[in-house]
Amino acid sequence: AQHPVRVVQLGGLMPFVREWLVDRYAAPELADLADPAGVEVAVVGGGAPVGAAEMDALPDLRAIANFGVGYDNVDVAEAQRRGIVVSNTPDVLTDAVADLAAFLVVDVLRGITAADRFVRSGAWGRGEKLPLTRDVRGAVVGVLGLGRIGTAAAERLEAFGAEVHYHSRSPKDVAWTHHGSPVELVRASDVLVVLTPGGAGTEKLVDAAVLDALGPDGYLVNVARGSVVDEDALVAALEAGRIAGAGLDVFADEPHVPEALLTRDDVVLLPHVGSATTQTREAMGRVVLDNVDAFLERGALVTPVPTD
Ligand code: 8YV
Repeated sequence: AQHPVRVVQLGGLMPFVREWLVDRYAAPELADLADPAGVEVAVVGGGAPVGAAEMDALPDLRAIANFGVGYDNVDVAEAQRRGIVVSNTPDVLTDAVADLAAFLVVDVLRGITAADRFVRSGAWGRGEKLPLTRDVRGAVVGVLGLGRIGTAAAERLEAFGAEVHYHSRSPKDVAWTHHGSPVELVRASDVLVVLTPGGAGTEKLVDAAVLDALGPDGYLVNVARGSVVDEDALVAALEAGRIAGAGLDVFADEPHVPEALLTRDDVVLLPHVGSATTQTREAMGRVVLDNVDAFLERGALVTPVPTD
């Protein structure tokens, strides 16, 4: 008799993760699954949505192992109601994402990618002049969401001589300056760095009012989730010169980037590469596989997401 299928794959996963899941658990793609009975674990990549419909399609589902620290693609409340546990991949990507956050702060202040375009376009060779930029030292960086990645980004920016302020739901035991709201944070900040989770609780937290408070000399950096920023309000603020620029690794509707941003010199646009190094992605893949093994062998995940 054939072994029952206990694991399915859903969404974009790294080849070594796929191979491992096939070798060890003969795990098919959800789309190729002949019989959903007995499938206990769904391994989810690329932010593929997992809601009530996906859970209905897998009546014996007990665990969701998400490739990514963010799990706003998974309806965790619905999973909890059904007794399905969820894991993510914390810690292993903290340094890579914090690095990218710090690089984007440096880039928006120093105009690095714009300067690269200036060279490539021949403007330098023609004797044109680039405007002067702005020191990182002395800039006030406002970190929105001081979790693991926010803290690591703040430490990096402090090493550059920036002054760190932050807003999170409750003040943390840190020496940095806490503000009670996003608007108060950006009033004090030269650069706002978004490092909150995504999901309903943070949807459009950075809205027109926050952007206006950031002001015409202020920059936005987002390496968290596009949903946290009101993207239409961001485009409008940039077009009106109500903020100075932005560095964005994430967008509201990836891989769609608002047309209006593509030709602007005051924005840095990246294709969601915060964790995209060989070392970090391999480490994330290993955490996913550890969760699958632990769940199937002992009934417990290694890195369950927090539940309230
Ligand atoms: C992934 C991410 O690329 O970890 C996250 O939350 O956004 C990225 O590391 C994303 O989850 C898609 O797999």
